[in-house]
Amino acid sequence: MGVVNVTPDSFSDGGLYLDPAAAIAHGQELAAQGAAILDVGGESTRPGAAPVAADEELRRVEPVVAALAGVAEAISVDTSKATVAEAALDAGASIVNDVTALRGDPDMAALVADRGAGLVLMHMAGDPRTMQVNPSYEDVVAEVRDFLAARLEAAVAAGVEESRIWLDPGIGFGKTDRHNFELLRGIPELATLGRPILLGTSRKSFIGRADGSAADDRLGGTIATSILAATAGASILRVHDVREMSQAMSVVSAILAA
Ligand code: HH2
Repeated sequence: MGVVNVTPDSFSDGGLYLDPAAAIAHGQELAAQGAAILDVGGESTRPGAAPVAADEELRRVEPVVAALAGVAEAISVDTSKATVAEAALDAGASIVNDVTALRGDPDMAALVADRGAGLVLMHMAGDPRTMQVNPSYEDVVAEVRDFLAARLEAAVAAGVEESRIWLDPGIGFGKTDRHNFELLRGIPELATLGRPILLGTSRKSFIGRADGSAADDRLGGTIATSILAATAGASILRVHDVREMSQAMSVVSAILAA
């Protein structure tokens, strides 16, 4: 899954693709590099990010989704607002990536169910404004697994087909570095929920704190965490650097197939 951030303030590429033409060209490039899915977002969820009004988010995302539909196998829209998701689905997206796991907008579950869309349910403790203020868990893997099990059950109860749902532990969303490490090691336990696991470690700050790298220099750590996760059972890797990630996965796949 390649990241297309149509935002001025995303933590690693904010402002690079705010212009729709630049975002579209970037999405085309990521698809050519091997992204099966393009994840288009118009609101940063980095720690401390300010919320974006629905009409502004829609204005950013809709033309980019419309132009990229058909360029990759699928387009996902990274939003927790039902009006934005609906416009994106109308424009050709087929997956809703909701970092609030259907808790952000009471209309989201029915929309996804009615439209037969794919759905990513992600774990987040709190909201982006406050989530990094003293995150605490007794057993982060068990608590995230239980949360995802409950959100999966709620989504299915709301009419979303279980076969269309992917689960994501939400690396960096209300977690200390240690929590992130424990979740990365706990992927086999999350995979027992029986749904594909999506993982987003790309360029995140816990990598920089582990290896001393800046946000624009975290490719090594992104590949390390993603490969570790993939071999532990993660199925979808959400990354900014699709070319290098595809290369790494091709080599790993060749080894595992031997
Ligand atoms: N991470 C980010 C955004 N959306 N969605 C899922 N399902 N999983 C993630 O780990 C995830 C996500 C944050 O990364 P990015 O989009 O690059 O930054 P920003 O939120 O600042 O735009």
